[in-house]
Amino acid sequence: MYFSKSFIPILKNNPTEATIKSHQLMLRVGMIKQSSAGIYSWLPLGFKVMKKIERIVREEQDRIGAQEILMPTIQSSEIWKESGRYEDYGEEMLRIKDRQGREILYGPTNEELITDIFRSSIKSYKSLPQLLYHIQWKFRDELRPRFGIMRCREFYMKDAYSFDINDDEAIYSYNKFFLSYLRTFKRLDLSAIPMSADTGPIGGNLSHEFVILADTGESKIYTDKRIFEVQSDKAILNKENLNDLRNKFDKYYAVTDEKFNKKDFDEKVPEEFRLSTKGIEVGHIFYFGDKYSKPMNASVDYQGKKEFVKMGSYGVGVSRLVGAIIEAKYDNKNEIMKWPISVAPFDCGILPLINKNDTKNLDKAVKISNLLKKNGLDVLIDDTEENFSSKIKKFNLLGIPFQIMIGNKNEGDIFEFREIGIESKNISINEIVEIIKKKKV
Ligand code: 5CA
Repeated sequence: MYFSKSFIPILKNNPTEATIKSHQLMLRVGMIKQSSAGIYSWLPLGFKVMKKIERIVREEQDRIGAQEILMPTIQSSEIWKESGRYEDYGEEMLRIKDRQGREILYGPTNEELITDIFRSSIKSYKSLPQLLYHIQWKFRDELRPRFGIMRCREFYMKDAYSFDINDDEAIYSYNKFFLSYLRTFKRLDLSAIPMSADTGPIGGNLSHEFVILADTGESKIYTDKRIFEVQSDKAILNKENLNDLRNKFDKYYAVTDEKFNKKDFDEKVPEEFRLSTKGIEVGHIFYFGDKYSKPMNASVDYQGKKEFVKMGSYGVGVSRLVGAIIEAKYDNKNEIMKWPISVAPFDCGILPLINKNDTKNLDKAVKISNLLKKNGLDVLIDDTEENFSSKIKKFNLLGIPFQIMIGNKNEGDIFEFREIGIESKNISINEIVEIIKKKKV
């Protein structure tokens, strides 16, 4: 892709309407464009990153045996009346009337709809567990949408739902999602801590928020620093093993604001390990038993009896993650963004110095680009006539993890190569390909 032909509308300066760095950067490099309060269009650069995040989220759902479906954005009010949440949900729900005067709504979450889908098809306990998920736009009429796509009204969420025969099996399902979240955030190069959390309008009594530390986060958190050392690499999908994994995390005090109790904090956490700071909630999981299955009559036959299924729900803010990664990775002082290569909009930038009417460096850039493409890498060539320093400044903002410079003094197949934010070195193009490919796996 040539920069001159790309749709990457970069602004000269930071937009003044944005107060946090992810919002500033996303507007500055043209990842998103606001269409109205809390509602955004996703432009190519932002959309590419979000799609890559979505792919990782999907792979990690599939890996624990969850099955993907797609539910609509628009729901009927009937099912919400059945669960009793239609009135409770309040003004955050966007309520609409269709031409027949029927009450419909833009889904803020899908517990009711999935319960309705489940009850109409699954009749026997032998079909359990069922783990179903979808990735879809949600709408919540937030009172104060802010921080760009971090707290907006329309956002992209992965939401999953589990159905089991009893509490024990349901906790097993809960723990599978717990593990899949740890794996997902790790692949995004984020250190997300599972914290005991409040259940709010979703309900239930067991819940974890996955939070990444950031000064600009909206959640106040209190934790024992030792939780950062807990390893999850060796976990496997067996009941005992997952129980142990959960216990290893739950052993440490780690809570969000609503669950905070100063006495507990002081008693349970030795002073040197106490950390109270701010974070961004990127995922949230809930166990709520028969909160929806009972009023909505979702049951299965079990030993001659009708049993209401035990349910949990599991959310990841796919669009919010784009901003969260920026908050975690952007170096404000040096104005350098570095996308983890797993989600970077391009793998490598090629920056040829272009003098009027002399296409020598651009020709070299195209050749290198072809070689990188053959190796499965995604490349952006800066074919503008800007000087090196403004090209580098621009690419530092774009956050593409690798840069190849092509100047007038270039000899043979040796090029100036840089991993963003690190000193450059002169190495052969073959070495460059190897370095990038190695990082990509
Ligand atoms: N049904 C449950 C789990 S599937 C649920 O809706 N949970 S939630 O309310 O916690 O939302 C899940 C995730 O969506 C959150 O962890 C957060 O990352 C993201 N999210 C929630 N509200 C917003 C918002 N206004 N803007 C951007 N992302 C949001």
